[in-house]
Amino acid sequence: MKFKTVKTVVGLALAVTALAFNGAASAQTYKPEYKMSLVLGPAFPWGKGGEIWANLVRERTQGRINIKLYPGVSLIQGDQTREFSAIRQGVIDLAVGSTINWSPQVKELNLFSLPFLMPDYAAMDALTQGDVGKEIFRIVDKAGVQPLAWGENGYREISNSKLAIKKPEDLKGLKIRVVGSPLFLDTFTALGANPTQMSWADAQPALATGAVDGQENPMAIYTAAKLHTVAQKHVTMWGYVSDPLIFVVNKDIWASWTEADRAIVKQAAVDAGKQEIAIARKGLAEADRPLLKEIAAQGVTITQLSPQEREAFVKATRPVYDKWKNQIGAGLVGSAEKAIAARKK
Ligand code: X2X
Repeated sequence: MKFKTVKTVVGLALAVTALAFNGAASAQTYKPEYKMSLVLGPAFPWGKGGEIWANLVRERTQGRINIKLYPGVSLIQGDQTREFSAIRQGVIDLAVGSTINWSPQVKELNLFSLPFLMPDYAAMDALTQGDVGKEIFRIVDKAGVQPLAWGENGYREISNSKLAIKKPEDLKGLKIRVVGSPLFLDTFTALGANPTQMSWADAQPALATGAVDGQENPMAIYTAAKLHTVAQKHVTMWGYVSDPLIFVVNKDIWASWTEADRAIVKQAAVDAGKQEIAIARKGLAEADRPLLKEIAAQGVTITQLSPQEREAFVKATRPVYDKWKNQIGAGLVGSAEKAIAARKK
């Protein structure tokens, strides 16, 4: 009888020690704060998506995972094309990043920058929500970063300070700021423009001083960044490229979390991604595109292309498409073309 009690007490003590030890171990592996990199802050759909993700994670983990936002890619001094390497290396713990900025490190991500590959939102969804999206996630994973969910920056429309662009010849000699990804240099060179690579941080002063004439970005960015105030008075809706965003985590950080917390972070990314896509499309996905009316009301000329006019741009950039199809991988691009052809409109 007495012996049995002692055994129970010893057993209990062991259990308590084990519990305390486990608690200490997890407290050690979790950081008090995790750093999330973003090009744009919560005034833009992109940054809003990051904020929603961080808030959902904080709530659903009862504060175990606490994420701070670093917009302006400030963890890498604004050098957005270095972001993917910085996530892999652990300078950045989490990110919501554009496929354009990561394409110098992961060549397959150039897929979405192929000129005139995706004619509409349904085409974009057919890729990101289908097998092509899964394949891209496998590639990102293999490149050393944990992908979790898709978001969207959006269809990139061209703006400039000089004239209403209706045909490729109108771009002749125009100095256009592009992101530091070689495919964009090829596309704008093929159109007869004078492309110049610079970060988003440098683009805005360059537009303001007239060092460059134009740029291309989604209309949600055009509005939030007030590009009409930096002489961007002409917009052409050509929808030549759309960049998705990918919600990711550094692999060591990912491995340091419990399985339950990983599931929470992933589900939160999926939920935030869905909300972010809806925000990014607001005013543009509706038939009458109310966002364009708002922009036009600020004295901006918005040019819509007829199917024939658009076709001239498609034709002019076709050699670039063919060249990059091979560089990206003809198999992957072929699957994307098939998925788009079979999309539900
Ligand atoms: O630099 C850009 O144009 C931006 C903000 O759209 C990206 O980061 C891809």
